Amino acid sequence: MNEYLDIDPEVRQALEAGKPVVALETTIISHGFAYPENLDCAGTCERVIREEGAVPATIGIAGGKIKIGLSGGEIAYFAEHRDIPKCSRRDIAAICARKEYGACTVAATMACAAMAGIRFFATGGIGGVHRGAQQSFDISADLEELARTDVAVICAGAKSILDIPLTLEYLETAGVAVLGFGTGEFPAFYTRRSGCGVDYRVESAEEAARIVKTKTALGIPGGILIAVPIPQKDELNPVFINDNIERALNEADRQEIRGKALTPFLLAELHKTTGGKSVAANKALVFNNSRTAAQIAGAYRKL
Ligand code: PSU
Ligand code: MN
Repeated sequence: MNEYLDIDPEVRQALEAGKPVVALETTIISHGFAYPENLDCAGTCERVIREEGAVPATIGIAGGKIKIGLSGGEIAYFAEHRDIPKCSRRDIAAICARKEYGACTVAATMACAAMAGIRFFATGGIGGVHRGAQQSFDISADLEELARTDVAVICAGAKSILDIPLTLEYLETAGVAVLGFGTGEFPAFYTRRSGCGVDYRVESAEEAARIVKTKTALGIPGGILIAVPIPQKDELNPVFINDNIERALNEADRQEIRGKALTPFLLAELHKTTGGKSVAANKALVFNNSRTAAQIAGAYRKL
């Protein structure tokens, strides 16, 4: 398609044959988890997607090329190099022009997946409206990307480091449907419930795929959010995690952490203060989302 887009041959063949392909992001590798958990997590996501008969395409920018389907060696590079900058939509052109590396956020991964014709993308949690956004204006570019780019994002909801009710309000304004996978409540990442409702509850991969397909048939642009609660056995105690989140937010405030550094800072704080419990939950939900995304992509193909 262009000199900056480098699609892995296996991914290209799968796309040409109409086989299910699931995109994965690299910010979660470079900034979401510590090494070596990040490497383990990235590998397992790909394996889980393959087990469901889909082809994984981990997306990142390497030496100025948008790689759709990083190799194992390239994924290891993203896992080991913690200084690769977080790349959102606004950064894609500059990083490509300078032939640099970029770890793609949900927003950038959606944009790049769409360039390659990939329709499904599994991640942990999306960015959203930060608490206190009335003052800080900190609203993730992930939400605007969902408004404009035709990719279905399979996630475990949004963390309560964010303002979940305002995030859902923003999505409504942006015209993004929020589906609850086996739930009528939007999940809060580490926990299954947030107290906020979803727009539509779906019970199966087929039902979710049918809504995506219908949206395509209608020619309605923009993304769709499919929220899958963390498995019951992996869920954290809500009081425990919310206490830790409050502490992390206070610490961020005290250290005046802002902008793109905020989300990675909060994640790292939680990993520290929960004694690894947040990491275990984070991994479990990403694997679950990867599996569900592959199933939805598979069901989409059969429709
Ligand atoms: N939530 C997580 N792990 C992550 C992120 C969010 O649990 O790694 C990353 C995603 O890449 C998401 C980005 O797109 O953080 C949002 O950052 P910001 O809030 O700066 O838009
Ligand atoms: Mn932000």
